[in-house]
Amino acid sequence: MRHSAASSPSDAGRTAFAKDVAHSLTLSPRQLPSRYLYDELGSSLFEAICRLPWYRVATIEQSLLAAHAAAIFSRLPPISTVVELGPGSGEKLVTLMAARPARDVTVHLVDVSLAALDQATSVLAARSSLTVVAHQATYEEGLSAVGRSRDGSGQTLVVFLGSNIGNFDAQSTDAFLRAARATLRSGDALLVGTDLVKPEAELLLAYDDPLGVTAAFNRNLLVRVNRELGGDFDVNRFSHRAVWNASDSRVEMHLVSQSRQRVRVAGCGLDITFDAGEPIWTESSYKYRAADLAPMLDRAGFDVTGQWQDSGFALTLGAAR
Ligand code: AVI
Repeated sequence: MRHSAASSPSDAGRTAFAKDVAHSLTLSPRQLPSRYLYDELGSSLFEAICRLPWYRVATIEQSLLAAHAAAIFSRLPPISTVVELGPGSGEKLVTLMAARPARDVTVHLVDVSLAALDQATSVLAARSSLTVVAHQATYEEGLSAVGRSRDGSGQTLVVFLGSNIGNFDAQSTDAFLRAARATLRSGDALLVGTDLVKPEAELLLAYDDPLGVTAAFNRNLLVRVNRELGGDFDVNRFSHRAVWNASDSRVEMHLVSQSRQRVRVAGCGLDITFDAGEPIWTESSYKYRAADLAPMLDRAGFDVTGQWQDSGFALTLGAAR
């Protein structure tokens, strides 16, 4: 097992955060980009969410991978490189890779969060004998770095699990899948995990759990703005709200101002007055119908070669044309 930071984020990380916050908090409705939910505490809270009985994405996906990993590999050409985008705890990849045919495979983990990368690399170190290269980078930067370092032998499998794709809107999903395809060669493959549309009550429990873990995950975004950008958000005066937007097929998370209040974020020169009840939209989590996946992958240049479903979750395998 080898750990190395093969690529790191631009040192403009904090400047980009300030710029994104300045822009998104002045939109109407006000927003904060969901990618900033994952600082060290946010990543730990997300891991806790994945253990909640009401958020079943992680457990169902894990059992689908355990049940079908061998079938997935049986539909792939010989793979020498696996790239996982947003590896989370690393457990899913351990389960998938346990069924790989015997041959040398290098695993590349790509995430902007160093905390998440560290956790995934330690889990893979402890539970597999794989060579691991960690890229602290955006998905596109990581995929390009892997593409550039590629030698001639074997094909690449890109793994994008946990319904992470659901945090992109339709336009960004298409753009992202096309960009991913552009870093691949014909015969390479993509395995995507997606949460499916299910009854509203079930979706709302998953995103507004009785233990308040998802609420803490959401509100931690304000803690992060305070710490990293000199904000003075009174976190107690913003409450967590999850809504199912059926027409756009997404669960939205919001932080709702409990009263009229003024907030300053010195690091980006913002001075905002929130009305009572005014929301900040912090995340969209799109839910799919299984039949949506083939056209979505097709538009980006992948042919679906397998799909496995259980309890409102799907794994879909595509081959790059
Ligand atoms: C990481 N992502 C796929 C999760 C989701 O379901 O959208 C993040 C999350 N937000 C609230 N709970 C979990």
